[in-house]
Amino acid sequence: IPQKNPTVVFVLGGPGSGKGTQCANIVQHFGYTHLSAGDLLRAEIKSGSENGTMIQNMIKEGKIVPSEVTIKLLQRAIEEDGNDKFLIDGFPRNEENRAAFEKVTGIEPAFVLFFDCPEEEMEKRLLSRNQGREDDNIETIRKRFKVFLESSLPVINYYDAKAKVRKIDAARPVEEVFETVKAIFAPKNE
Ligand code: UP5
Ligand code: MG
Repeated sequence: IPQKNPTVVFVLGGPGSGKGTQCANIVQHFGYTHLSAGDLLRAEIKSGSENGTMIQNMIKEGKIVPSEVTIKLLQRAIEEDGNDKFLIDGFPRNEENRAAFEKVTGIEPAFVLFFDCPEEEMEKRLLSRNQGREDDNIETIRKRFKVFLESSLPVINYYDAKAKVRKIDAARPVEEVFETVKAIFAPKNE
């Protein structure tokens, strides 16, 4: 039975800020389902779907895939999962993503995690990741940073104005960052 009103936490932050890494820890400790919009889009490329080539080209250019494509993937993943709480990682990336998701699903996030990290540190992490991601080259990384600043930060500011942003210093070691994350998810803060 699909959950009608799931709890959703948006996990945002620049490319390489550690969203995926910290989501894996949150899943272990707090029982959320992790949905990475980027992972869903990369799976869609691999599946050979009709949108695959378009998605691949946009990711290679660091551009934001049309929201109907991403929202359909997220919505399907939420409906297919039995859980009632989800981390949505790397989405919404612009104002249009945000408004469309809210309109289509009727879901508003409980809160938004923002992994705040300097570009130099994110660049270093991405260049040494070595997982064969087609967007982990310096040319695409620079484009991703630009899109983050121009299109994604305004979404974080939107939620900040609603007092929904939990900003985390993500430039520290993984374990230290997770200590801060843990305090945010601990029941006393719910
Ligand atoms: N690492 C992690 N934490 C560390 C720490 N504290 N100290 C030292 N190292 C740390 O981490 C990146 C690397 O750093 C790893 O090697 C990790 O071990 C290390 P990771 O946890 O993977 O960071 P993350 O923030 O998840 O980085 P990612 O590259 O996934 O972020 P992006 O936002 O760039 O990528 P995403 O997959 O979300 O999107 C990719 C592209 O898909 C976008 O550019 C866009 O083209 C497209 N897209 C859309 O169009 N729409 C969407 O809704 C989503 C994506
Ligand atoms: Mg990621």
